Amino acid sequence: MTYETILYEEADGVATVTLNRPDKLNAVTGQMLDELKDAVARAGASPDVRCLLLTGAGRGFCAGQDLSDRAVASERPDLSQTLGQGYNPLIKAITELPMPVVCAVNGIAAGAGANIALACDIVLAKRSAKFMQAFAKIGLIPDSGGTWHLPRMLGLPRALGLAMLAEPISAEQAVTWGLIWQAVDDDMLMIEANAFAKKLATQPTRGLAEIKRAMRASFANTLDEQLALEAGIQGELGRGHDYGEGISAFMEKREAKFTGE
Ligand code: T3D
Repeated sequence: MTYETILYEEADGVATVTLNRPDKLNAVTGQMLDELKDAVARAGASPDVRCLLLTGAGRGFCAGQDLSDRAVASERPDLSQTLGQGYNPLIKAITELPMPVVCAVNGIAAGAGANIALACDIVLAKRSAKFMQAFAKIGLIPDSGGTWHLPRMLGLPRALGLAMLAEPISAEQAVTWGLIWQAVDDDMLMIEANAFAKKLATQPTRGLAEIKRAMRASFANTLDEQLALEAGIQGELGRGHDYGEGISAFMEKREAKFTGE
């Protein structure tokens, strides 16, 4: 697929996907959703990629759904369909991608834009960036996983406050509340995010993918179920290359060379 609303680049084991409608704060169109889903699948299928880095061009990360596509009442689609066919598969693709997904939030992340970021595994943001559950301002609920991620990350009081007030919070506040990993000085965002992504791309990818799967599965599991899941995964990983390499590297007091297997 040729991309017109995003950029896609592979280098050093990292696929970098950049939302690229800067004049509209990278607001999401149907075309952008199709391109994003294709890009995530492409990264997942590439033998050279062991980490995905998502960011935005210009002063915003993503302002959510492009509302100009919803301006004409008679042309408004059934939103359950736009979610079911567009946003939901994208959120699933990110959360189930068997490699770490780093998100570099370079500016405002609003509506579905915020929740696409929150679906990623490690989120860094410019100190000047803001996160906004904008949905209530247009009579909607947080979608794209917002009502799933927010209460789990924040607890109900803050999740409800963010969703109902629909006011932006700063990147620092997002860190303090446990919504994201780190806020960094604006001019350091891409330096830090690239360093994170490149480092993660040299780590035991299969193990990292299983960390992500097990952590997410835990929300629906009892302790017994989770212990059994951990034992099963560990059994598999214990037969893999990277476990053996990690042990050898430790014994030989050298850096491990993980293949991702
Ligand atoms: O519809 C479905 O399929 C259901 C799914 C819904 C998912 C959702 O995401 S719903 C939530 C949609 N998003 C919003 O409600 C946020 C709307 N945007 C804003 O509230 C503000 O733009 C921001 C708080 C994000 C940023 O404000 P500010 O003052 O920094 O920038 P601005 O001047 O408002 O925006 C700059 C430009 O981007 C401007 O264009 P212009 O006038 O210079 O040509 C603005 O219209 C455009 N823009 C910003 N957000 C959107 C947008 N254009 C279309 N859609 C947007 N969401």
